[in-house]
Amino acid sequence: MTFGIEFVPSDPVLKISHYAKLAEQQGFDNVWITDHYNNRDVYTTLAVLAMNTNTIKLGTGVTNPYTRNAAIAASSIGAVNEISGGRAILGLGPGDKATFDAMGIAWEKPLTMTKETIAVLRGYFSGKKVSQDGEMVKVGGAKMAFNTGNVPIYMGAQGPKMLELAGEVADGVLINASHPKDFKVAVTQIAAGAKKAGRDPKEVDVAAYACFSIDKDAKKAANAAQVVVAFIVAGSPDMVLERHGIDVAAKGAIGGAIAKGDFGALMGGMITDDMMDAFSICGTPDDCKARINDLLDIGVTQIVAGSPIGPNKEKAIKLIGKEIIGGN
Ligand code: F42
Repeated sequence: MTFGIEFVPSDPVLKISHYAKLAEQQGFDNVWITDHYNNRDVYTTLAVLAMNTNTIKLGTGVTNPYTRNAAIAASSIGAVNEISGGRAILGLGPGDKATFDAMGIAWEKPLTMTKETIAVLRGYFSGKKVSQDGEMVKVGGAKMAFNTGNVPIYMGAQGPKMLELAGEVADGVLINASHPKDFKVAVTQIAAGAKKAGRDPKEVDVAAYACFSIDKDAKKAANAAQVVVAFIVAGSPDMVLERHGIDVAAKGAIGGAIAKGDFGALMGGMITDDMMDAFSICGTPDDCKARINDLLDIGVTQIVAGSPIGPNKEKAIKLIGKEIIGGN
């Protein structure tokens, strides 16, 4: 098992750099930085992290093929790979329609766009001159003018077709989920894709990109994760809620409370224990370890501690290092 951590650059870059260094000291293997247009730039953040860390791998978690042309993404991550001594990973996912509508960018054919972008990225990373006449990505003989290195490509994916594609073409897959039931389904879909492409499914690093909250006090850990779980429930497909026995009608009510900014209602009982169990790895170190072991049994190979990590980030990073990474 490897252990990753996610940071959202809604925090200042230097603060994230401090946390990333701490995570490296605590034995984490990967740091993943999210990419949203309204936060600090992902590659700038990774460049600072590259200068302030020595061993931890540095990934976009995840960037998208719409705001950054594949050649620009290759140039950016190649530079991060160079300054970090080969520690860069490119995490790529198509993002969501609402975000691109707000930016005035057409969000079309997300699966095709991801697939065709990965194909050209592989070309850039191997130093080849790239030509492709795809449905979404057309390239007419572009080539990197420096050695980017062969940067691993991970996909952000949840849907069946995306997971199958990850099995076919990606080095790893970052799955926004926390429960073995979801991974049981996902691992089967990834394996189907790998089989189609003649690959061993074990070649694909399966990461649980989870809502994670750890504290010695289970109640404090749960309180810190509740709002994140609320957003996950509001954005989950009905099929996923049904898989966990969660009332689909609750989704609308929670979405409504989020839209109104009514966090009192959200924290006052709308988020049930079943929702917390389905959509987070949460509680004391022993609680978290038990869930992690269940995930590893299903075929997860990387645990990523995502937001909120814990009620106190620094304490949580140290607790994971001492009780989970060190304890394994
Ligand atoms: N998104 C961000 O914008 N920023 C982030 O930092 C970020 C982090 C992140 C981390 C982990 C993770 O798992 C996801 C993350 N995301 C982030 C979201 C990510 O970018 C993707 O939006 C998300 O993972 C994709 O969700 P999904 O796997 O459900 O895929 C969607 C697009 C979907 O609908 N998939 C369908 C499926 O079955 O998998 C396939 C749809 C399909 O086949 N479409 C056809 C096509 O060609 O695209 C077109 C069909 C038609 O009718 O035209």
